[in-house]
This record gives sequence, C-alpha cells and structure tokens, in this order.
Amino acid sequence: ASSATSVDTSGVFVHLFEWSHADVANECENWLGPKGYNGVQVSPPNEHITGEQWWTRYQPVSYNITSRSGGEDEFKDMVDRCEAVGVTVVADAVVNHMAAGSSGTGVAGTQYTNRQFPDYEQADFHHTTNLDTNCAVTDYTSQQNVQECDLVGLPDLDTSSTKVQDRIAEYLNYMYGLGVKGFRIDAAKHQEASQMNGYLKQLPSDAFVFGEVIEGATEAVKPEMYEGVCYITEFDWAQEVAPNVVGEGKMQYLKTIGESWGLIPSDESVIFTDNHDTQRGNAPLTYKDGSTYYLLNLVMLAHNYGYPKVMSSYYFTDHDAGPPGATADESSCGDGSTWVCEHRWTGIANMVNWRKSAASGDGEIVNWAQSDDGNGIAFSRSDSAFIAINRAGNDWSTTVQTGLPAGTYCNVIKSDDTSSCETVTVNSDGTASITAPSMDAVAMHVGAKV
Ligand code: ARE
Ligand code: CA
Repeated sequence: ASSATSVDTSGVFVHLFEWSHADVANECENWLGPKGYNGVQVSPPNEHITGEQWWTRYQPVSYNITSRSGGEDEFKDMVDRCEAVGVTVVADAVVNHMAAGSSGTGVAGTQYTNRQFPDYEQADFHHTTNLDTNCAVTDYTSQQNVQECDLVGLPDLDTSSTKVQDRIAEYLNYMYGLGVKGFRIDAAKHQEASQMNGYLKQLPSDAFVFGEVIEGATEAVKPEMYEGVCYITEFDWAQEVAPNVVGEGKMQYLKTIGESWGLIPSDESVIFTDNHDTQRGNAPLTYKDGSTYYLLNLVMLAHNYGYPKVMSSYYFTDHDAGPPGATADESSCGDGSTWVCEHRWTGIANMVNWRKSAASGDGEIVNWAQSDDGNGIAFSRSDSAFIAINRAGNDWSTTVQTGLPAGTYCNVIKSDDTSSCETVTVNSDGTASITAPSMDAVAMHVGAKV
C-alpha cells in the first residue's frame, strides 16, 4: 500500500479545472485554506500546444512551466501561497505522451516536428520498424496495445527506457523543488506499472501520487496492477453510488460503499463525483443536475470511503470549449456563464471541515438510521460529526442518536458561522430531533459548536 505522504487523505481536495495560477493562489487564501481543503489539483502547468480548446493542455511540447494558466513565477507564487495556508498543490502530470501532429509550436514558442521535441528524439517513443510511426490504441483487451500504442494519435513515450524515465523524474522533481507535493499521473493506465514506478521511485517518498486508471470490465489493464505504486482513481465510485441518490436505488444502500461493492481499497482510492472528462462524457451527475449532484457531493464528503476530490468546473455547452476569460473570484463564481465554483456551494464547502472532525477518531460510520422508505439516511463518524441526508420528496423529521457531546451546533449545511447559524440541539444522551428537508441535509460537527 502507499506509504505516508505529505497529503492527508482523510481530508478533501479540489480540482480547480483550468483556473489560472493567480486565481488559484487567491482562492487558496480566501476559500480553500479557511474552509479546510488540504489540496488543489491544477491543470497541467507545462508548455502545451496552442489553441482555445481545454484539451490543448494534454498535448505537451516541453516541460517548461508555461501554460495557459501562467508562467513559472506565477506558478511558484501560487504554490508558496497555497502551501502557507495548508493547501498542497497537486499538479496534473502529462507524461505518457507528447503533442500530436507533424509539426507545431507550443505556448512558450518551443517548436516540434513529428515525434521530435527538444526533450525527446524519435527513438524515445514507441514505434514500428519506422521510427516515425506507431500503432494506435484500438484494443483495450490487449495490455500491449493500450500501453505501447498511441492514445488518440498522441506520440507514446517509451516508458521502458531509463532515459525517458529519468527525464520524466527530472520534470516531476523540478516541480517538487518548487514546492509541489502531489501529482496526478495522466493516462497512467497507458503506462506499465513497474515502468511508471521507474520514475516515481525517483521522487521523495512523501510525494502524493495518484494514477488515472479507468476500469473497464473486459479490459486487460486493471486498477489493481497499480496497487503499491500509487493511489488510483476510482471511476466506479460515481457510477455505483449515483443510482442510489437519483433513480432506481435507495440511500439506505450507501452504508456499505467500499470494497464489497467491487471498489479498490479505500486507502488507495481517489474518488470524485465527476471529472473534466466524465462531465463531458458519461458522468451520471454533474453541476448541470443541480440538487441531485449536490446530494452526491454530500454523500462523497460524509462517507469514510476514499480520498474525495471536489470537481470545480466552468459552465459549458460545447464539449471542446476552453475556459472563460473572466477572473475566477467573488463576482464571477456561480454567475451562470463563467465559473461554476461547486467547491464554494455552502454545504460542500462546510463539509470539508466536517470531514476533518469526522476523521479525528477512528472515522468509522456509527449510529446508522434511515427513514421508512430508505430515502433518508443519518449517521455519525467518530462521535464528532453527524449528518442526515434526504433524497425524498418530503421533509424527514426524526429523533436520532448523533453520538455528539451535548450542546448546540451549527447546521453547517446552511452556515458554519457560530454567531449566526441555524442550530441543532444535542441532548445530554446524544439524541437530537432533526429535520432533513427534501433534497437537502442537516449536518453538525464538533468544529462548529455554538
Ligand atoms: C485531442 C482530440 C483528438 C485528437 C487528439 C490528438 O480530441 O480528436 O486525436 O487531440 O490530436 C484529452 C481529450 C482528448 C484530446 C487529448 C489531447 O479528452 O479528446 O485529444 O486531451 O489533446 C482514455 C484514457 C484516459 C484518457 C481518456 C480521455 O484511458 O487516460 O481516454 N484521459 C486522460 C485525460 C484527458 C486527455 C488524455 C488522457 C490525454 O483525462 O483529458 O485527453 O492526455 C473507456 C476506457 C478508457 C478510455 C475511455 C475513453 O472508458 O476504459 O481507458 O479513456 O473509454 O476513450
Ligand atoms: Ca504508453
């Protein structure tokens, strides 16, 4: 299993998709730090091809820290300012491949031709007998096809080569030197696990690393192959959980989310309601779904399975559309046309400190209760945090055991301001009378006691 890293995976991190470094730095100080987020995933910070589409970021031209999000000085300033308020920067590392096409220029002016870059020559890529061509990823039942051919036309680096491994390690260590303690390995599934480890083992042992491995039932490459090498994305979490929040299932089934559902072990798992790909693809719920998406986020943040990543998006209709030009801040967040800022939605933001309280003891789910129809659930964790979530059409009023010490608590779903929040009273025996409104929740924790 993955050893101790500088990221506490009992906390919560957020993906500020396509935010500029300057905006991320401000957000760390104004929101992420105060609300308790312990990490922020940023878009690939290295030089990429030019173009307006968001996915230009996934076509590296060089490892210069220059991108649509800003240059190296802005990157370093962001890392320092986030770290100063307890928020670790997690860089998206695109190292399986380089930019496609016969020639082009990167955003910092670096030029390349077919499979030739300042950092790599043609022999550093997987290839046919001709150095300038390669097979295409077409057959997910073949490990070799998936890992040694080109993904959507992107020249596939020969990650078995120690030269390539060393160059990737140098890039990641360079970012580590700038203060980056976390990495998302893009297209990890397209790199053989031990070859990936060839560069990951060159990183300091406290680096937090998770690999993007999408499970497919009939596919050759399995998430399990990466156990012990890095944390792993669990794409099935949203697919399995969402149908209980909306649709056929029931909230009552959520008690056992975990390995018994076929998910990877909790202590190696990164979970999310949707990500930048699935929100444009097969995500069961996204910000566009409103309250059901909100409830799915609350389930993710309250349950003890996995290390949750909150998705923070920009509004889009066109699948390829790049980010809005607007600065992401107080005036643009949630304006309906630029930045969605899901991570600021009151219940989501306040559940981050809730989860910290929840993890203060053994973190176990106790005092489970449910409504008669199974659409309302309530539970506590570590006797320091309690939540009731209700997907029914009617409010759910009940008296439950909260496990909390007697006292008056904020309902943090509405506010965590102890001077003015709506409150819930916990009696001396730990019970409380609560009302979870329809499509809403009520939550208390020891960190927000009045
Ligand atoms: C773009 C154009 C292409 C063009 C290419 C080269 O869209 O038409 O051929 O450029 O010129 C992103 C976009 C791509 C984009 C690419 C490069 O999504 O559209 O291509 O950037 O600009 C598989 C992989 C998984 C990958 C997904 C998208 O296994 O690793 O496909 N996800 C990551 C990122 C993406 C990114 C890349 C990888 C590339 O998160 O944002 O691509 O760096 C099943 C399988 C999965 C498979 C999935 C989709 O579920 O199990 O393994 O995921 O289908 O095919
Ligand atoms: Ca590969």
